[in-house]
Amino acid sequence: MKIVRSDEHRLHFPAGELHNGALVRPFECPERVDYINNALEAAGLTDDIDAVPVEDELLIEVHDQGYVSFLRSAWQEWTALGHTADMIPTCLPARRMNSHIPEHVDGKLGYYAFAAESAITDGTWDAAVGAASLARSAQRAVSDGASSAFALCRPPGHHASTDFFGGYCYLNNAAITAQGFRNDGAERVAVLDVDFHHGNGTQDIFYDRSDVFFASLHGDPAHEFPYFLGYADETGVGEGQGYTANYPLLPGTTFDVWLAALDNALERIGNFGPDALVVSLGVDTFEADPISSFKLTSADFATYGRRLGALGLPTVYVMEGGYAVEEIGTNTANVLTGHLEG
Ligand code: SP5
Ligand code: ZN
Repeated sequence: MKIVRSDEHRLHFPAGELHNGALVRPFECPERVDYINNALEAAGLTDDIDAVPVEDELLIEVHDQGYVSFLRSAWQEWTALGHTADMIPTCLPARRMNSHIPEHVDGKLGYYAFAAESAITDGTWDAAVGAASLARSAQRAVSDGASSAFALCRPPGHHASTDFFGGYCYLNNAAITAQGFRNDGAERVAVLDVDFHHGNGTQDIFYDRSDVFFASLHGDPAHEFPYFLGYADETGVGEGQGYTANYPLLPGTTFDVWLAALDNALERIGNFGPDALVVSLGVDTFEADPISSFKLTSADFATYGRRLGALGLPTVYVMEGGYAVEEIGTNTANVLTGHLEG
């Protein structure tokens, strides 16, 4: 399995995250990558390849051009006003309030956000492009013949949609991977999202398309972030009708129930007949995750990794969430070694 990683992620580390009404140290922190690197080393997953920069053309195939321009220049516009603290949106468009894009940077910040826990900092753009580049590079390696690759992306991506950030995500690394596969010749691509949270951004980006099948297992949005997408009755629209599959699961879900949902999703993916698979790999389904509520053990990650590997599809794993930092490495490496055994 090819591994793609870099240190650029360190450029992004907001001073605080709004959590239960308080500004706390962000759960999505740089040490996450350190723990994963250590576990990859211990598991012998060290077949690294170099990253190449993601092309602007691909970024604006997946994202709105105005959104990308905003992210690129946001910090400069903000600091030009004399601000020194991180950018946290405080005025977001609710129902019927998004007919105009404001000119003031504070207005644009709210317009292009869907959640307020995620700040934009000095290094956010460079780190987000760095993560997207890892994803694109992993995809290229697999399109060029490698059987599997892991992109150690940080910040994560699956909550970022065409034109908004949030949920710690700015550019949608998994969507960039899927679109990259399409551009490099795959006719059909499946995205399987096993992060604890619904991949609202990825779903939204491909919702009206039949060339990318999206399946997600996640905490029921009636009870869990991102609350407003990921319900079972969301199945796609227009051409995309039938190409989205959601498996909302109750807080407290244990591995037997989770695995039954996975098997159903894998059957749907098998029927779709993809040329390539993208896995949005969040390990926040772990029993000790501080912000999530599923009950998977470290051994369970290896078990489901084997199921994924047994599909025999060209596969790119894209890192998403996982906040029990001391176990994040073991859990991630367990999925990847499981895949290779499967
Ligand atoms: C990539 C990813 O995993 N993003 C997750 C973003 C979650 N942000 C808000 C979480 C709100 C959680 N509230 C938990 C209450 C504690 N049970
Ligand atoms: Zn998550």
